[in-house]
Amino acid sequence: KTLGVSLAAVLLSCSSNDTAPLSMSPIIPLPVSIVDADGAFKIGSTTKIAYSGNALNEVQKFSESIKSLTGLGLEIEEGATSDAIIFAIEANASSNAEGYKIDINTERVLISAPTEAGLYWGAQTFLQVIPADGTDSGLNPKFAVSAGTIEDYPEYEYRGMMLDVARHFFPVSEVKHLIDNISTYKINHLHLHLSDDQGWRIEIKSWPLLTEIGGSTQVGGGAGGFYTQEDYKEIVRYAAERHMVIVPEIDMPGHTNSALAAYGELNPGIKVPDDGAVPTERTQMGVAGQPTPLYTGRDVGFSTLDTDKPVTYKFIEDVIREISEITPGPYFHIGGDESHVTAMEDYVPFIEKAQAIVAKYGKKSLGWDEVAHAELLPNTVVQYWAKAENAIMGIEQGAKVLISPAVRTYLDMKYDSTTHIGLNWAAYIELDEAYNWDPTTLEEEIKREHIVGVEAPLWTETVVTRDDIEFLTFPRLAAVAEVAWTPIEKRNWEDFSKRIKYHGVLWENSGVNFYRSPKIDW
Ligand code: TNX
Repeated sequence: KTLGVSLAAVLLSCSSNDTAPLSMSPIIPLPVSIVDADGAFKIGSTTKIAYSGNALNEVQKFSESIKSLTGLGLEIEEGATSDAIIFAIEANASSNAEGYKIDINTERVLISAPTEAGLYWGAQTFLQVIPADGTDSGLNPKFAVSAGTIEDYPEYEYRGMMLDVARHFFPVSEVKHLIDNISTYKINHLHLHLSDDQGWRIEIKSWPLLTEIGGSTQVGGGAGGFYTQEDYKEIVRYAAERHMVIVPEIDMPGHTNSALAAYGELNPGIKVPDDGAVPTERTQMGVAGQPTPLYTGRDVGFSTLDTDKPVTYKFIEDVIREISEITPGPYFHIGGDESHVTAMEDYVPFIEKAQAIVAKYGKKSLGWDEVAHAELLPNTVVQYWAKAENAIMGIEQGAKVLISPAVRTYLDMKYDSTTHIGLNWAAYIELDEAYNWDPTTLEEEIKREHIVGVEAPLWTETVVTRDDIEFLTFPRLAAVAEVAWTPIEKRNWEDFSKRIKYHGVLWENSGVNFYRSPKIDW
């Protein structure tokens, strides 16, 4: 009898009914709704991937992803209706352009969405429902997925990450690798910080020395590098295939030493401030009209374009035009942060002119929160990173806000005092601190309707390798992604801390480095 019972228990644990209910799936970001049903769908070598409507691109990407997850090379067959994972464009599958529905029964899986983007996010979700290892072993593994329905759509339309390629340069292949790893979490904007004191990273055909000289080094004195316009277009194309928008940033009027080193005519030289205080780091600025030396240290706030000279505006117009022409996304980021050596009476008109040029080339301006000191155009977006009062000043002018508070979202902050890379000027950010907050509760004046979304920036003063990028990005980006996608009422740290474990297995299996936070029982 004892034997009988234990045999039954073993049999039960091997049957498909043993798969955890769909609602227990480790999906990040957590979907808006999951309803369980009886039974399970088994994915095996005979399963087809089917589609209707304009979904072939999505189906092809999904077939590659499911192959690398399960080893199954499933056939694509347009009209299959059973033993199939079906992708369908359906106008009423969701009222949100990025929304989707997944319906799983014992016969088939149906992923439907009004757009290809919705299908892509649905595919990311479905891949996270599949157990990381097959339930049967042997030559014909089957992966059981519990029946039920998922309905999902994002809370915020802008879910972003920023990569600083100026302090350390990362080639196209590294950027693509990052795009792959973050799009799993439904990140749909990648902001590239393309210029800073230590490097100019994008080819500008009308000002070739920017990259030739300004791109020739980086923090620590290494060789630097830059993207040709063809490289940049390839990043844009690769991102777009994953429904991700590239947001180019040229930081100005500060953070511009690499441009001043290339073109001395942009350099105002040292001006002793009006209050007579002697500038310190500004000794780097040297003589007006002369190129500065290249800079490979980590200080900020010592450089500025000459805001008085017409050539400066010819320069920024050429740069904004050339980049806008190869940027299909709606935004051009003008930086505007930490311009500590630009007098406020020079800074404000400079930002206003830069915004007007961005508008002339058909883009909306994004700027770090300091830009709210200027008069903003109606469609400018203020990126709140440091000062809530700046964000609120922007809101009072009718601007929208992108939420990136350094104390929550800065991926370059150390996890704790022992973290081997990263900075700590804003905070130590453990995984729970990256998770347990909400954009709408930071400041009373910053309300839901003012917020376009959330972005997590990775500054790279201390970040040199792919391993470094991944160590600081994962698992925190998964937390920020859930803040941006999942409504606050649905989010819960305890639950997240269980779901994230599966992602640790996925990262390990695919060779992605990540921080084994002691807050998680990996
Ligand atoms: C502040 S955040 C900066 C960057 C630095 C970063 C380091 C912001 C708009 N400016 O220039 O890289 O701190 O955490």
